[in-house]
Amino acid sequence: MARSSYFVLIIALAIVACGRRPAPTVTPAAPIAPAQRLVPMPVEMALRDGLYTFTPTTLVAATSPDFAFSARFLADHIGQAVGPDPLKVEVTATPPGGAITIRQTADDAALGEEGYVLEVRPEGITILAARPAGAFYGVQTLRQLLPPAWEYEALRPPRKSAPPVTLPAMEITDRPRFEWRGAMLDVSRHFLSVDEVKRYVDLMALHKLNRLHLHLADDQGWRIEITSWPNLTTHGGSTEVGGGPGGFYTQAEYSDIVRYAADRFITIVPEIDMPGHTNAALSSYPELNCDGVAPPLYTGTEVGFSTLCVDKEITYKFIEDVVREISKVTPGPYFHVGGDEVEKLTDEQYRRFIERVQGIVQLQGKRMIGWDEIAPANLQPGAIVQHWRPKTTPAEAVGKGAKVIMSVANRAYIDMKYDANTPIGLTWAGIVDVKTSYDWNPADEAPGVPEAALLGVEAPLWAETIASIRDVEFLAFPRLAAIAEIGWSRQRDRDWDDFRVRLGSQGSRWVALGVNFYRAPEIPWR
Ligand code: TNX
Repeated sequence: MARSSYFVLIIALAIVACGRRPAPTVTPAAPIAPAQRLVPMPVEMALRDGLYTFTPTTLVAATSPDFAFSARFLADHIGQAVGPDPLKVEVTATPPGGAITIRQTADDAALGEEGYVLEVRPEGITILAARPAGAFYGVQTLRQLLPPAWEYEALRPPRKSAPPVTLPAMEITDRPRFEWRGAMLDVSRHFLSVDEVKRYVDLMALHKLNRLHLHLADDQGWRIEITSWPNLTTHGGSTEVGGGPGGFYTQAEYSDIVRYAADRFITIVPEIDMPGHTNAALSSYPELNCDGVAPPLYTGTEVGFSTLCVDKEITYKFIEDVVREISKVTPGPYFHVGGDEVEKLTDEQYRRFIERVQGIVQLQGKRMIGWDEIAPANLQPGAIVQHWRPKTTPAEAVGKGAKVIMSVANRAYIDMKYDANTPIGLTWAGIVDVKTSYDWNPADEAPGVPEAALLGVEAPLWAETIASIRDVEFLAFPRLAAIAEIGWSRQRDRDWDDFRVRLGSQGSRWVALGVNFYRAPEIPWR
């Protein structure tokens, strides 16, 4: 063949190839093995012989009223997925055969506050727990074993001809590594509505997180009503980064969040950042400024420029009022006082301030938490340091008996970008891809901070670049699930290659829940 004919042939083949691309081969997805459906990974899991079959008349029973919320949660979740009517819930000491039973056990030494046993047998499903939180986590594990499509709100009863829904028999025994498995939302830089915060609570619960730290005040906005200082919200809450309208929670709205979270075994941890990060307060009340002049509201993203006037008595009256009012509507035992990035005070002024504030917090019966800058202060037993600055260590505070929450920025800051092209997020602590957020041990992160000094882990989400819950979800998922597993699962059981696969199987559940998660290319999503 002449060269020109070859050329024509190749062009012709190329046209055919482009015009009629072969249909993609659709291999039916292999069922996902139960062990691959779970994040976080449980302590022990063994498959048994046989199957449990859900029927339209399956009953969800709780042996104690304390477990009724979890029973209801499960029944609502299953909804009409197996029959024409939602499953019935009953509180009874003697559940019938075939039921899904949430049973209280006296064996609390083994299971503790948060542990559970999940037994799936052909004759029935049992969740054993000593305490209500354990029952709830057993339900979350069962939920992750059930079809992701059951998360859809538009679920309809199956067709008559559909095969019955079954679950392989198995036994899971589980309890967390750490008591503190936290997430933080910065509602100051950009405000989030009550419903948006509840949405985050729902997503946290799915992965067994149990502390929601709300960063309620910063330079750009004061977000919680203080009745004795009303201008904090009417003026200080009226804007946010970029100049948007901001917003704030009334104490009733805050209490609504607290209750909603508590039902899902999540403790709200309020933070009022001080003495720095206080421009919104300083702008609302001139008397809090050393020169008596209120600065304008601030909508930029610089840090370190503001401070309360630590030499004025009115400052401490202000703090007492704020700590008292917030403590009154906060049933949890913690009060976070911030304490980070103060550039306008001497070390001595700063230490004295923190020590005085510590007394105010203790007077309200709360445990003080502060960012790791508070470590050099004379901390009282029970104080908690949140470690965030890489290459520093709060060992000094640990020596004085403080406990540590590990939030080191180059691992746990989920406001960092995933890669250079991530459309939102910051980069000052580095690029935090999914592996970076997962593949570390909190007990190895800071010299002089051994496992015994750790309360747990927390993933802060700073909101300079976050304008909505959709943005929150994009930065939080999948990395929040990585932090959740670090907080729950034993270090020796955790392995990146195994986690990648289990994380990939969360994708379809998050799709069903409408989560705007980042499809990280290194994860085998399915
Ligand atoms: C540092 S972390 C801050 C915040 C910023 C954050 C941005 C910390 C205790 N202070 O004020 O929002 O970096 O990543």
